[in-house]
Amino acid sequence: MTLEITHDLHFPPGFLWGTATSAHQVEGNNTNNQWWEFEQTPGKIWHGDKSGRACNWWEDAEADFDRMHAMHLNTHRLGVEWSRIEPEAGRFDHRAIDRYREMLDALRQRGMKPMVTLHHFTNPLWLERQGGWENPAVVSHFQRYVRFTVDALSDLCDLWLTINEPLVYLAQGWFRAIWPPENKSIPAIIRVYRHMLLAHGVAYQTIHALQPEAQVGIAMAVRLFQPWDPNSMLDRFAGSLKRYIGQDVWLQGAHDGKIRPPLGFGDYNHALADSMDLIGINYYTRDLVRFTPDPRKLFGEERYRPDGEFSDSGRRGIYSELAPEGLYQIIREVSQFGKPVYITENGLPDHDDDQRPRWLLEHIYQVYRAIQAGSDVRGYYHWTFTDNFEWSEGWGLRFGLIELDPVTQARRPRPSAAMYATLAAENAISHALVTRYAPSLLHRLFPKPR
Ligand code: IFM
Repeated sequence: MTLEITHDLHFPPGFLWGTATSAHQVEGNNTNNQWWEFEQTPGKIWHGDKSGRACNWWEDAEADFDRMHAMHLNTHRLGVEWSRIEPEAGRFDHRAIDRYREMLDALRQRGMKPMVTLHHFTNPLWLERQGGWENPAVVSHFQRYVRFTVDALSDLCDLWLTINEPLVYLAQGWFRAIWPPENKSIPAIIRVYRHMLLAHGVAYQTIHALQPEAQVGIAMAVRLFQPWDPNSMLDRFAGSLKRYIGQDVWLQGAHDGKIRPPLGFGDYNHALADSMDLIGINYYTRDLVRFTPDPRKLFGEERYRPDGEFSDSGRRGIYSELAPEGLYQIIREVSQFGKPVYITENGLPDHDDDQRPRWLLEHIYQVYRAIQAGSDVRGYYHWTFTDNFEWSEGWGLRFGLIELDPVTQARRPRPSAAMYATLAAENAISHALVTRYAPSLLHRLFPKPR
């Protein structure tokens, strides 16, 4: 008889396990922002779907917080909605802030540390009517909103993300122009990108002035841009250009304070310098980049391996191909900034949950590897808790650990919910868990000692 000795893969004590959401995708009836307006226009959203009641969080987020608590989660990342807090320019709604106070308090009462995102794709209509992020005034408007919000919530939260995925917001709204404001314009892209970077710097300083102990960062869709053909100089060039624009301009800029081309000429911005106490990584897949002579595509097209494994979004989505090892590489790369790293989003659309348990374990295993290699990763936030309104995909893509019927609001946990609950309770990837949910990974995660 052979005796098999296995060691579970433990995470550091106090590691944060949670899920991530954004305000508009879960609250319901956010009628005063540009997305609500966009949703009312036929043809914009898959099957004409609308956010509607979303996940009913404005009325009763607490019911889902109870479920999170029962799953042993010790944190949750949620968004606050600018258009609720400041429904008209300069007029703040204290009832809205009170509701957010209730939510943060409810999380804390259940032993969950809140992480709050201040901007996640949505703008109040009054701001949008003034040109939104294309108008330089947005920087001071954002600062005013951040000051009010953080001042009102700082006794309940000290983990802040100023902006979610600025490059996705830019790409969808201006580059591909399939989200509001649908403005395909290169000069506008540069303006918006610059304003977001400046607004982040100013928000960082504003939060720290109010709450010196705050930990502030952004949630960045950090992508691994690999050349389609590693031997092709042109593919390598296209991959590096995407990486430079999509990541380095922001991450390096928020580190050394330089506003790099094409946003500036390397000019130094004091507010921006060292403006990340943490780095939030939203990771879904990697990109294989193939050169194309089209400057409007930044000389590169994303390709996927024909033999790759794909989620429900097939080959078209940004979260389509299973590429977990990319998460390891990205964590290792951003660790060079010497700041704590949080995986602020990671997930996949998988309606029948036939892939999620294994995908989840594969990705979390990469987080474990990165920690073993020396990276300071503090938490993992799965995207997402229940199915929610997936922007222009409407209710068509299901990212939830828990299935949601948006009409009846009925919830049904998918098998991966129980798996994630066990992982969080044990603070480890255990041999038993992998045996039960993803036996095909056993030999890789628990290689036999030689
Ligand atoms: O739903 C989105 C989220 O709002 C931002 N990051 C990607 C998720 C899945 O597409």
